[in-house]
Amino acid sequence: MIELKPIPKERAILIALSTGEFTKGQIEEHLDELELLTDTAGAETVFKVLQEKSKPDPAYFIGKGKAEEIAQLIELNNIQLVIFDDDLNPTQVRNLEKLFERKILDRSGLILDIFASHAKTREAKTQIELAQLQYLLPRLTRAWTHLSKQYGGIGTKGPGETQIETDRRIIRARISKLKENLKKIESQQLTKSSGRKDFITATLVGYTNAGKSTLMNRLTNSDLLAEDKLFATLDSTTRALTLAKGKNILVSDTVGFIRKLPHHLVASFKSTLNVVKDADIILHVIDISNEYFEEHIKVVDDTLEELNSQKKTQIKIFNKVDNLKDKSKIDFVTQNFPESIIISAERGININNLKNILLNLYEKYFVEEEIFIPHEKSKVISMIHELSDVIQIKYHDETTQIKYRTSAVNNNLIKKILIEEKVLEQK
Ligand SMILES: Nc1nc2c(ncn2[C@@H]2O[C@H](COP(=O)(O)OP(=O)(O)OP(=O)(O)O)[C@@H](O)[C@H]2O)c(=O)[nH]1
Ligand SMILES: [Mg+2]
Repeated sequence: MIELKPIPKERAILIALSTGEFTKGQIEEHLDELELLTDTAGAETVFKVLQEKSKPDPAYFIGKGKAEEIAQLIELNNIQLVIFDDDLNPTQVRNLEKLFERKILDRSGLILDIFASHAKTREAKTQIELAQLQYLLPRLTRAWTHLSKQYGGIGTKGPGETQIETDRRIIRARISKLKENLKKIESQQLTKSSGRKDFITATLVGYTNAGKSTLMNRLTNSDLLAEDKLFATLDSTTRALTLAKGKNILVSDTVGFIRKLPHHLVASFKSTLNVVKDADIILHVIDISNEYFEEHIKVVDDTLEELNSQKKTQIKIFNKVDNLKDKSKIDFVTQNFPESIIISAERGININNLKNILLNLYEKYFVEEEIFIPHEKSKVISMIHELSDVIQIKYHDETTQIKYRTSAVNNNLIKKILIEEKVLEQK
């Protein structure tokens, strides 16, 4: 019998720089979040360091003196991994690596690493490999590849060592190939989703771990993976939700956002994030029990802006109310966020009210009309079929009576054509 020993976790030190842009409390929260990311990536946080400095040191980021202090701490405490909350430039990485003789990661690198180990579908794997290679390209120094070979573990998953060793030319070729593959995947999805134009679509967005998948499961009786981990979801899933008899919308769950989401990642997750761009309604899920939920809202709104989706109808869904200790937050939210609802996806609190809000939106989007069309104008009937769901047709001596349901936009189009065809009179 072989006894399986657990692989010891890599020990990490986390470092953040405070330049006055954020309060100390906020930076501590950023460090806590970085610790959660580190944990999700499978390493153990041993120290968290907050260094105050008016601006980053160009050579050592935190300054040479502080860096030397940390080098000692690393040596004395058997630390293998140094993680910075901000992105470092290649020079800083090179200098710090020389000093620490340890693997150095920044927040982007860590997030990319988590994405790489969570990616399951071909699409997600292609997207993440693309983002990793783009991240790696400017950082491809001799020291980096040397160290990654030497230490392995976190920060070296994904593209694999052989590719890291290869030169930029090969990486660039691989990047083009991945982009091509993504285009193919995207065009396949376009054909898949083209049948959905008759439905209203609502997409769950939110900070990672806010409870999007839990809410999706609650609303649509699904069984998607929901866990207390950052970036549990990396793909988009769409399910139908019946709001009332014959009134269905499509709900999509997708990847969560986080502050300083690497730009390459947003760009290469374009096809996954199309569910956000294509949505009629944005369901913005917020963890009300997180002390810093307002900062999370801002990050999500900024990311929505990057996706050109900030102007869509948005409902803010404040989740995890069951976990809320400071009950005064409830008043704060009701007063400051008028288009919002407070729920618990896990306990099922207030879910029916959420469904009613969605039903109201549905009614706003979808209208039912009944019109009479003279037989000589029969060609407009096929146009109505194209632009709506015909619910009922009755034939009379001189007219055809049609009852249809369609979106407000399509209804305007139908009305316009009916006026042009003189079936209706201009008002
Ligand atoms: N107490 C409480 N916990 C919740 C609630 N909703 C979700 N959770 C928990 O929060 C954690 C994250 O939930 P998920 O649904 O995976 O969150 P997500 O937004 O999909 O996260 P990612 O996909 O990782 O971005 C899980 O451990 C859930 O059990 C809630 O209403 N109350
Ligand atoms: Mg999820």
